[in-house]
Amino acid sequence: MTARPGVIERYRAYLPVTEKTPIVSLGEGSTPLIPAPRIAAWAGAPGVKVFLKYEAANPTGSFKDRGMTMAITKALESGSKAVITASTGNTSASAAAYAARAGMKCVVLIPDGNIALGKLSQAMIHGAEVFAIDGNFDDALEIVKKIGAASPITIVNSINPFRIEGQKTGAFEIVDELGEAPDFHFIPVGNAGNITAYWKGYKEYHALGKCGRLPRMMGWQAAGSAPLVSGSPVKDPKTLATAIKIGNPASWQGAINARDESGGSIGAVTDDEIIEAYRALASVEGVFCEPASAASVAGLKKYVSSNSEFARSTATVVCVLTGHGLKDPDRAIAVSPKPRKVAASVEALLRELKIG
Ligand code: AN7
Repeated sequence: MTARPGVIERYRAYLPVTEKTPIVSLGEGSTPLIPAPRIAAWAGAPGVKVFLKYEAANPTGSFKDRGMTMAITKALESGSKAVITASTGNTSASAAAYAARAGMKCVVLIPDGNIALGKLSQAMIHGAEVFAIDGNFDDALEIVKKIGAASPITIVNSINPFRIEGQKTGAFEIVDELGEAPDFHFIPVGNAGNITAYWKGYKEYHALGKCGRLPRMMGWQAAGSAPLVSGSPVKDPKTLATAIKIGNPASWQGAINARDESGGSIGAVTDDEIIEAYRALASVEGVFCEPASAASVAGLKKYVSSNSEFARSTATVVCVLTGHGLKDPDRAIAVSPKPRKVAASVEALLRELKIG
């Protein structure tokens, strides 16, 4: 237990736990839902009510903690001593932290050279056994599936159904805070566990009468890594948003169902569009997320430009910002003006500032 209830405590009635379940929590969830009127204007839809679900505020800095508290809790409950995950970074950071808290061994497989520094540092400091494979995320996940089938180690990728159960609490929080489901839910899509989980959460709350409507699910992939848009797996996915550099999503069907059942869409945004949204969020709203997260907001701008009725509307929109900007400091530095050198004197600085 933590002083601040984590998602299992907060939403216990809707999750597969009993009084005896040994909950492993770091106080995840209850993340800010930040109104973002300047981002709405930036996107070209000043009347649209945009909210940012800031998942960076979770204990390890990404939305993965919602699913990981459930996955590690259930692994512990079943007597498992070790967990394994393939990851583009955030899942490994979260698995490593929650496994450490549970006293379990954690093994992670990452694509060599393709994960952001902050995420790698987390997996390492939490004591996971980290293997960098000479392949991409999809290759790593295939290996993990085979190892999971051949040994008692528990897989904590989102093919583990408890991950989806935990992650659906994001939808509960949004409805609890807005008092209704939004009209549109914009979300980045990689392995497609999160869009699957949010849709499950909205549908469950709707069935319970907690909201009167369901949102249209608007998923966004990176253009070089957009199998759900093209309709077939991408062998060599490319994007600087390494978190969503995934060519063959595990929850493929979940994403398609979310799209089709909700009347939504899954589209692609280019790396340039992602970086433009990433910089805008930080500079006009003061909200720092990682590049993959900004795909949701890049998608918002793209949707506005293709749909003038929506652009003029007062719809309620939630964009999920899935991970913290500090996960990938190299990218922030690469796209920003460099610090200027100046002599250590008041006069020199005033000259540079062109004041007085
Ligand atoms: C910041 O960590 O797949 O569509 O291995 O880190 O549920 O996969 C991360 C995915 C979006 C995509 N934003 O979510 C992993 C991993 C961030 C992410 C996604 C990820 P899914």
